Amino acid sequence: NHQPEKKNSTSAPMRVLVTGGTGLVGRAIQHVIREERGIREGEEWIFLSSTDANLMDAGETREVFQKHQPTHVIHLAAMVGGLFKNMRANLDFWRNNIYINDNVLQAAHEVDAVRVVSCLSTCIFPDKTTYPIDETMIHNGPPHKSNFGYSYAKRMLDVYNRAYHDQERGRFYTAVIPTNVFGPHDNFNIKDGHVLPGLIHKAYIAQKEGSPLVVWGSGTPRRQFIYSLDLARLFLWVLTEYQEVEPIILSVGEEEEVSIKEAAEAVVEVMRFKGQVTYDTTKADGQFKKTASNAKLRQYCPNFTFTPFKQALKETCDWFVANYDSARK
Ligand code: NAP
Ligand code: GFB
Repeated sequence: NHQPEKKNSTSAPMRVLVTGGTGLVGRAIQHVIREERGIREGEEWIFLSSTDANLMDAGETREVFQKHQPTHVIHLAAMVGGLFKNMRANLDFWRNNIYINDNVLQAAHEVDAVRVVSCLSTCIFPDKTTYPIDETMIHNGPPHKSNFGYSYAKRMLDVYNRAYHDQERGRFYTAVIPTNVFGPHDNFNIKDGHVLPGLIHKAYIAQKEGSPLVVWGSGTPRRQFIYSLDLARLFLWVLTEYQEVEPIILSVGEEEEVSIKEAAEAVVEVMRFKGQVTYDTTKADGQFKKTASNAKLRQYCPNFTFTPFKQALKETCDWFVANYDSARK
């Protein structure tokens, strides 16, 4: 059952503007809207890319919002990257995301959008924390040093949401907190991308060249992974059903957490890689773990079932191999 509970199934007219509509999560929402849920009577969906407007520019942002006059906004646009890109560019992650977030939320407010759902991430929580992490802990201490720029910029979205709600009670601007996302249309760039697309791309090359698959770090850190299509299905539930300004974690349960080694072994199995696997421990491990609780989500959507990890990984690998030439890599 992939459909979260729908209380008010009457879909009032909605004009939904999706910033970052051409990325990993944006494409998953496009797929779910067009192939599963369908576009309903009175609804309009607009998916933006950076060529429609550079959202770091206040004028361009205001212009694209004035043009579309959205009633609802799914705000995905951001400077995004894996551990190693973050370690190289904390200043840009901080500034670029602050610019984007300030422009988008103010532009939404100026066109009286009733709902804005933004994106935080489970990697922005305090580095020194108790586990499992939950939504109440966002500001309880400094984030991990590897991605403090991105983390603080993302945490400010929670401050923006509360400030807009204070300004005008009718403003339900909220945020979701996904854990590590993967799926078709991911960024498979080995330098800048996340671990799963990086390992898939490396396994593909190692297979062709008969070279070893090199996993970075010790393999001991632990992660929870959510399939982009499952995140998209939950996003659509949040857009119309979730009524809190407080953010909500969208993640598989704590019991689904795997080590990087287990994730690498799953990639080897799904890609049917037959070569040698080595670990380059001169590379950073980043955060050891960021185990998040999805208890709040479970309260709202007790029957939602996530796609099994191996099946999601196979769909992602099949997509990558079939779209190798056009994939971001
Ligand atoms: P992505 O694949 O890198 O896509 C980023 C999107 O933002 C693209 O559509 C990109 O447009 C757009 N964008 C970037 N800079 C822009 C700018 N200056 N002006 C306008 N658009 C801009 O990212 P993603 O993985 O889908 O992430 C979507 C959201 O989920 C982000 O807010 C991210 O922080 C959050 N998130 C991601 C993960 C993860 O593991 N991927 C985990 C937790 C949270 P172009 O296509 O034109 O470049
Ligand atoms: O997805 P990832 O880059 O980011 O995962 P984080 C990094 C972990 O995977 C580290 C190991 O333990 C790496 O040592 N790893 C092993 C690899 N092989 C590879 C590889 O080929 N590529 C990559 N990238 N890692 C990010 C945050 O943390 O989480 C971002 O820095 C973002 O801000 C993202 O929020 C969701 O999960 O460590």
